Amino acid sequence: FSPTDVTVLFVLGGPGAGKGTQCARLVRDYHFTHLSAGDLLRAEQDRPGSQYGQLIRDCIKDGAIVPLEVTVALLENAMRDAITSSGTKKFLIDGFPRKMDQALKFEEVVCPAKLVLFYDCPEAEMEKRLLERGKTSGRADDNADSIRKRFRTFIETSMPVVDHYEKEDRVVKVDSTSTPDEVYAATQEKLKKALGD
Ligand code: UP5
Ligand code: MG
Repeated sequence: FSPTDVTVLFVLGGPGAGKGTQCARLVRDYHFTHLSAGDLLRAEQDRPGSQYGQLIRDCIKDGAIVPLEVTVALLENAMRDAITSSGTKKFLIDGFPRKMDQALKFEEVVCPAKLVLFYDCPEAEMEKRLLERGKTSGRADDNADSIRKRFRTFIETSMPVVDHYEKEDRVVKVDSTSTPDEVYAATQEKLKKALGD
C-alpha cells in the first residue's frame, strides 16, 4: 500500500486505556476503518481450521505477543478486504504494533503510519476498567492474573515502541483517565492540530 494513497494511524495504549472506545467514535465521525489487532487475532483463534488457534489462545491468556507474521498477515488481509469492498483508504490500526519488530516489519512491507495516537492512563485505572469489564466480557484475559501479565508486557515490550515513535515526533499523546467523552474531545483537538484537518 502506498502512503500517498492510504492513511494509517496506529492507536496504542495500555490494556484498558480505551483504544477501542475511542476508535469507535473516530469511525463514527471521520469514516475511518477500524482494525483491532486483538479482535482479528480472536477471530482467527476461533476460525475452524486455523493452524494458529492454540498459539493465539495461549499468547492472549498470558498477555504475550503473537509472532508478528501472524498478526501482520491478518492486518494486511483485512486492509485489502476493506479497500476492495468499500474503497476505504483511512485506517485506525488499534493495539498494534506492540513490539519493535512488528513496527519495523509493518512499516516496511505494508505501509508507514502517518502518526501514532497514544492513550496514556494510570495502571490502577486500567485495572479497574478491565476487572469491571471482565464480569461480562467473556474475554479470556480479563482476569487478575492475565491483567498483571498484560501490564508487564506493555511496560517491557510495548512502551519502547511508543518511545521509538516519540523520538521521530510522530506521537499524539492523549491522557485517557477522564470520561470517554472528555477523552474524545481531547483526541479531536489534538488530531486536528497534528493532521491539520
Ligand atoms: N472504558 C474505556 N474508556 C473509558 C473511560 N474513559 N472511562 C471509563 N471507562 C472506560 O476499554 C476497556 C474498558 O474500559 C471497557 O469496558 C470500556 O467501556 C471502559 P477499551 O476501549 O476496550 O480499551 P482498550 O484499550 O481497547 O482495551 P483492550 O482490553 O482491548 O486492550 P488490550 O491492548 O489489552 O487488548 P487487545 O485486544 O489489543 O490485545 C489482546 C491481546 O492480543 C494482547 O494481550 C496480546 O496477547 C494479543 N495481541 C498480539 O499478540 N499482537 C497484537 O498486535 C495485538 C494483540
Ligand atoms: Mg481493545
